[in-house]
Formats: sequence, structure tokens, C-alpha cells
Amino acid sequence: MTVKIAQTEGVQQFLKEASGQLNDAGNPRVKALVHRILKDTVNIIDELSVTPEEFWKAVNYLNELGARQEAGLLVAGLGLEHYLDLVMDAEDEEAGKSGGTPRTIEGPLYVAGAPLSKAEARLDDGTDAGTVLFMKGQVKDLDGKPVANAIVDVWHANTGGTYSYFDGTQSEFNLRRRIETDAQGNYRFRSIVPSGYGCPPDGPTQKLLDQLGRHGQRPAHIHFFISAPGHRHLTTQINLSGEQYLHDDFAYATRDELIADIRFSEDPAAARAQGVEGRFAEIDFDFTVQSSDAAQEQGRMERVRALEN
Ligand code: MBD
Ligand code: FE
Repeated sequence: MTVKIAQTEGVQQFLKEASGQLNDAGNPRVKALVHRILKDTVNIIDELSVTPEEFWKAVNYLNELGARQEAGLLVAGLGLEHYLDLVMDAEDEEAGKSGGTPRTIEGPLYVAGAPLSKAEARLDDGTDAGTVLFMKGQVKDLDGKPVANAIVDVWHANTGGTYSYFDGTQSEFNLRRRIETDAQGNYRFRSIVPSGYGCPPDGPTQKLLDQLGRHGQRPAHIHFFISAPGHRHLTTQINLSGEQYLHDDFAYATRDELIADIRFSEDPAAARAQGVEGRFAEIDFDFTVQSSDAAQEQGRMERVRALEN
């Protein structure tokens, strides 16, 4: 469409009508957002000469995205979830609330209500012949004081790069646990070394990434929610060192402070001491959380999540 009419009085009035600006009912916030979205949409059609064919392709794309439940994946891949982190970082900076382990994106694959245990857990169900991983660390505050009874809510992919629940072939809550830190703020778990994630190759997210000349791969990573009474909720991940996509994450979640050194051991005596045989891996990683009395800061942000509420 090459005729430019978006800025005409008639069109602008029409967009007010369509977004409910001319009635007294509904939700003012939603009206304001929809009004802006409509104005920006017609501007895009105008300025980029969007054809009707392109428009209907985009509409159909939204249907495909929803049908495959990939909207959360796409916003991660377009960097918008990372952008929200940048905004929250800037807000923290301005409010003098910086410091501690940096946040990074939650991603679309969390499942609420994983089994809860004290101090330690085994995350894997024993069916994936991946390299055994022992991870441990401490939750502490900005003064270095241990945070006892913090909940370390951890989730990660299997050796195929897929997550239980979303991958229906895995057992319930496989590679997902909540671990309550001990009196010294310590947690530890046994699991398997995860593989990196790749977007479903036949899905709408990868289809768009292909058009952008981009891959849909993430480096191997482990997700965490860290929460404790009197402390600020932390959403973060660690990336395993030495990974191909470490600094080329399609979701832009890597942060230098979140790269965890993974040590592989071939030492039979060391394996025996851990109660395993053969090659295994170890990660030590401490989380530093900010103190907060605000109840709202102590919980994770509201978002629709699998099995939550
Ligand atoms: C993941 O495992 C993930 O963490 C993100 C952010 C997006 C897709 C898959
Ligand atoms: Fe992930």
C-alpha cells in the first residue's frame, strides 16, 4: 500500500473509536495500550508499504505461534525478555538497589511446584545416561552473611536439550527441584550435565529466525529462582564454560558474572569419593541476594507459568 493515509484526521479518529477511547466502559490502561498499538501498526503499514499479503501472513503467523505455544519463545529470541532485564537493571541502578548476582531471563520453560527438599537433592531420574554433575554453593547476602532457609528452585534441560513437562517423554519434574538451604546457606545437588537448547526446527520461532539469518540455539545453562524471607527474589541462570554458544545465545541471557566454571574429572578415586563411577563434572556457584523488607520484591514477578495457581 503506497497511499499514505495513517495521519489523516479521519483515520486518527477511527483508531480512537476502535480502541474504545470514545466510550466510558472497559479498562483505561488496556485502551491506552491498544490505541498506541493501533497507531503504530498503521504507521508501519504506511511507512513500510506493507502489502495486504504481508499483513495476512503476519496474522497467520500469530495463529501458528499460539497453536505451538511459542509466544514466550519468540519474545526471548527477539531479545525482548532480555530488554526487560536491562530496564529492571537500570531501575535498580537508579534506586541504588544494585549488587549481588545479576538477574537474567526466566525463559518460557519453568514449571511450578517441583519437589522440595532440605539442603540437597537429586534432580535426574536416572534414565538419561549423561555425565553426572555435582553442583553446590551458598546463598548469601551483600554482606556475605549466609542466607539459611532460602529456596533454590532449579531447572534445566536433559542431554537432548529438552525440558520435562514440555517434553512429555520425560518423567514428572525430571531435572526440576526446590532445595532449601541449610543453616549455613548451603545447597547441593546431583544431576546430569545439560545440553544446550535449540528452538523446535519446524516451529514458528525458528521460521522467523531463519528469515532474520539467525540461529535458535542456547548454550548449556541451568535456571534458578532464589528466594528467601527478607530478601529480594532473584531470577537467574548460569552458563557452563566452554560452550559453543556461550557468547552467541539466541536469547541473549549470558552475563559474564553468570558463567560457571565446569570441571570434568576422570579420576576414579574422586569418582568413588562421590559415590559414582567414571567421568563426572562439578560446579561450585554461590548466589548473592539483596536484602528487602518489601513483600512484593520477595516474590517472583507475575507471569502465567505451567502448574502455577
Ligand atoms: C530455554 O531453555 C530458555 O531458557 C529460553 C530462555 C528460551 C528457550 C529455551
Ligand atoms: Fe532454559
